Amino acid sequence: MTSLGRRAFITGAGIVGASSVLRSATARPSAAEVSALKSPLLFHSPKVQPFRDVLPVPPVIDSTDVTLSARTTLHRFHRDWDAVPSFGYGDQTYLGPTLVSHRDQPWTLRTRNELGLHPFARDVDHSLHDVAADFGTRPRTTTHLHGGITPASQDGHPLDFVVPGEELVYRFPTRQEATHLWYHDHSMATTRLNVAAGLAGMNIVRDEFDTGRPDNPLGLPAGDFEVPLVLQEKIFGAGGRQNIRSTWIVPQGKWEGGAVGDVGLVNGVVWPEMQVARGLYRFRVINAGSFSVWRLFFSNQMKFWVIGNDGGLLDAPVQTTSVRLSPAERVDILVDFAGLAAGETVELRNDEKPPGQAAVLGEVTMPLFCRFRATAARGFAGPVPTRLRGGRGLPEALPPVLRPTRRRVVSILQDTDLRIPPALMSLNNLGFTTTDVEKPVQGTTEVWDMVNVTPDPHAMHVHLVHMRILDRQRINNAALRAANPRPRHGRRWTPSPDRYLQGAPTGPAPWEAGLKDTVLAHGHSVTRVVVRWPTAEELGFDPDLAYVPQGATARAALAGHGGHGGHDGHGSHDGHNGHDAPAAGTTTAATGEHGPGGGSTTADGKVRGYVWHCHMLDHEDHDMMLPLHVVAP
Ligand SMILES: [Cu+2]
Repeated sequence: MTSLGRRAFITGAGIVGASSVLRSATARPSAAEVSALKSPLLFHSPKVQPFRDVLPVPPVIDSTDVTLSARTTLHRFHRDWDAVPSFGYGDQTYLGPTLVSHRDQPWTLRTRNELGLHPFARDVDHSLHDVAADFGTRPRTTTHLHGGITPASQDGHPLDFVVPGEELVYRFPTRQEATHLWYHDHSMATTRLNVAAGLAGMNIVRDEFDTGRPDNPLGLPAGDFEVPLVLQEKIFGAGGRQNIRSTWIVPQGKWEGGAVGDVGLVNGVVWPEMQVARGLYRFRVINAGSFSVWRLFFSNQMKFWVIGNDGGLLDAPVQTTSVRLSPAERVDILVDFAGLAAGETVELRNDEKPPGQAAVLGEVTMPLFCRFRATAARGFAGPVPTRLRGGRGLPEALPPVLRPTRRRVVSILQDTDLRIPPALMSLNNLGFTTTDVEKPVQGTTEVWDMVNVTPDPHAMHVHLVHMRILDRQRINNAALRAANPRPRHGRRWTPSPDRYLQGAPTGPAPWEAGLKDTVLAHGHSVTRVVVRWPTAEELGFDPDLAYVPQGATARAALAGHGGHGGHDGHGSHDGHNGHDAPAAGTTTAATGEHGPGGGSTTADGKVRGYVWHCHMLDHEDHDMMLPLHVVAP
């Protein structure tokens, strides 16, 4: 057992004290200050100068037939560093092009797996879900269009993967409003490695209102004045090599629990600078990070406007000086640089404090993403619109939040002991191969009480649907847990939070209104979301139709010939098998109804349904992800 009550060890080493020093130093952080103060428990990027690179804008592909190979390549993250091994889509050396699609115009995405040696080959944890022994040299991948309203067979399910030499062909109906989605790898128990290596890109959905043209009826900035900002943070190794480890305490090749960063990246480049005209810009922002939540703001504290989020536009722009964004959440913002003098700069910054466990290791806030420098040019001079929906020539106003007819309590938890490697995380106390699956009925409206009994935030993503945030409320976590002892992993544990609520519920932030596919669930709180489960008729497809995976290796795995069959799926850390062992017969496989992969698989070798999970990529891999079946009435 390697846990040894590490809290005492960590405290004894003085790290908690060090981290508080760091925290006060970051009250007004500069990149230089942050790289000067280093926790001895964490890895640290080589010292690097910010603003040396121009902020790159990915190429745009507007087509109904897109072929993007996923490739092993070389990418330079900073001009003073070498080009280092990475993954990219298409011709990109890291991340992928911006794909443009159009409402009600189906389009096809062919992802060919041309991946070679994985940049994180030595970081693959083969104990998670029996990740293939050759994953490091023959990486599996699947492509999920995040936020897309997509048939299950085209959704990039973790079990619908392709090996090198194989191709996935997905067709997306695009029966949804203008917004920005993103496409990224969703491979089983290795998503964190593939996305961090570079397999992610933006998808902008256009419609008759948000056309992307200068004459768009919404009056929004377009062309050069509309810019994607794919935000990430990383800790780099020597020479700017990609690294996914945060701390040497967890041995390489073992799941770590949360890859933090000490430098910020925008569109795949460290701390870049963008020259901006003195006018209004529209930035399409994604938190494409692995783990961290950010509170984004500008260094001059200037106001900006949130005009949309995950699923589309808000009714009206929301003026603010900051937004909080958890992994996979998006905001669509307008920023006015007209008040800057030529040559004046402003930085896009973050001051979100690290969550508890990361702070214990000495993690500090990653303070900076990029800088904007005003030129003498006048830019887009139109006004910020007063309304975005619900007026003449505008999309319909957001519908009111429906009254739910059923409540579903779900739980977000982690074993409480502090140990190395960290303890398994789960939803409902179940593993991914459970057959105890959420089965909401098409055409019904539910409220989900997401009860987060961990002290840390999680980013809850439900595939296929949009959620509306009702509210969040604190819980007396100790009392809830004392009154509801948790059974062993593998038995459902979803206690009602009702008797443990504290204080008044808080509604969503104004910019969280609207259609959400990913929702920040605060620690020791219940987050309530309302979901209407669409019918097959509304969708134009049956969301519960089981399908045969496209790849031969994936098909063989489901037929029980290797790969992802018949295992409990949550890893075997030395000395922890007993602790993590599933309750007999509850999470493993093949009953008459299910295949070797549990509730996501059928006895006749098909994949069924969608997934819901935490979008902190490390959490999703181990094992905060469950199947979801949206069943016929
Ligand atoms: Cu999480």
